[in-house]
Amino acid sequence: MTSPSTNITLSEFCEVNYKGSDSYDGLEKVIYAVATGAQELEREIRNGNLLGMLGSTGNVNVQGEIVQHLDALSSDTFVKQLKDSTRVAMVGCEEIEHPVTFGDSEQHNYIVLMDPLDGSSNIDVAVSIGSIFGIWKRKNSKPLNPESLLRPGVEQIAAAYVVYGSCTVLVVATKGTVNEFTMNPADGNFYLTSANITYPNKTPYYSVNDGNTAKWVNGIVQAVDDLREGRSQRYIGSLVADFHRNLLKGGVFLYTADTKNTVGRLRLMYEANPLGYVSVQAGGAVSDGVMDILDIQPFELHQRVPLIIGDKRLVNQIIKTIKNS
Ligand code: AHM
Ligand code: MG
Repeated sequence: MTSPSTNITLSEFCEVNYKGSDSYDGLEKVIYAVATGAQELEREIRNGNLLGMLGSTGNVNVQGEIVQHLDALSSDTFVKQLKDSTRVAMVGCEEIEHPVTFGDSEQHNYIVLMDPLDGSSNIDVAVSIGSIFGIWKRKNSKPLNPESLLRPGVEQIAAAYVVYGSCTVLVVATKGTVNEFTMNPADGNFYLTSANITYPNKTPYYSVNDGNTAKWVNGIVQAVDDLREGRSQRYIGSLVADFHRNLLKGGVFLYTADTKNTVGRLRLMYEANPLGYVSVQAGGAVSDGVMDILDIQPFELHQRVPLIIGDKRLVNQIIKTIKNS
């Protein structure tokens, strides 16, 4: 087994950057909860096929989608870890219809919105999947209720995601900085592998489901035609993995509204907002085609949104084409 290229563990990083800081008081515990959940889930994902843990539960979630065993397991895993962190007051989750409240003491000072298993259609076929987390400071002055979650993405103070791919990575963003940690399979720990990530200058990739071409509206056919010039199409079908590749290699992802998904397909609160926050901290952008997604005032936990995310120049180019259509 080779040793990690860096000796900085996630715990050491969190101790130095968050512990005892006024802005991020207790954030390290929330990040450890995400990392511990990811370690547990990683084992289940790698062994799922052998243990007969793949396939569907036979249930349908609040989105009307078939629930896979790993969807349910990932939701339970992260709910437990975040509860045990003792710092999370409330969680909103793709797999759970209503928010879950853990506690309202003073130390329960965070709210987390999560998609515990992104890319469900790729679970059974050995393709990259992930988990996504948006992290808000709780407003202590107000009593906790389901509306406590309905705040614009710009108020996030951190976001994180995990990609279970050819290796397992955890990316954590706070104001102005995005850092990637890679799990060492030998000890299960995460080690810092890329610090202060920003989008590269080049933009070799665009990601879109072009099976939707006949349904596109508002200039998207033209916008995608423009993206094709000099770029390769890469589309995994797991948003978090497509996003991660475009962040590291350069490019843009879009899943806009169409004649079938009239308000968009992806979820505002636990897909677009957290990844949008990461994108902006890395010098990129996130838009619904009209406005910055992080400025949207949400009205519902599970609402959907058109999503254009990635390199700022490409996001702006697509917005311009939509505007002129
Ligand atoms: P989910 O697996 O959490 O339900 O997320 C939805 C997924 C995204 O990961 C991905 O980008 C998109 O749905 C793919 O949709 P489609 O199959 O229509 O291309
Ligand atoms: Mg998802």
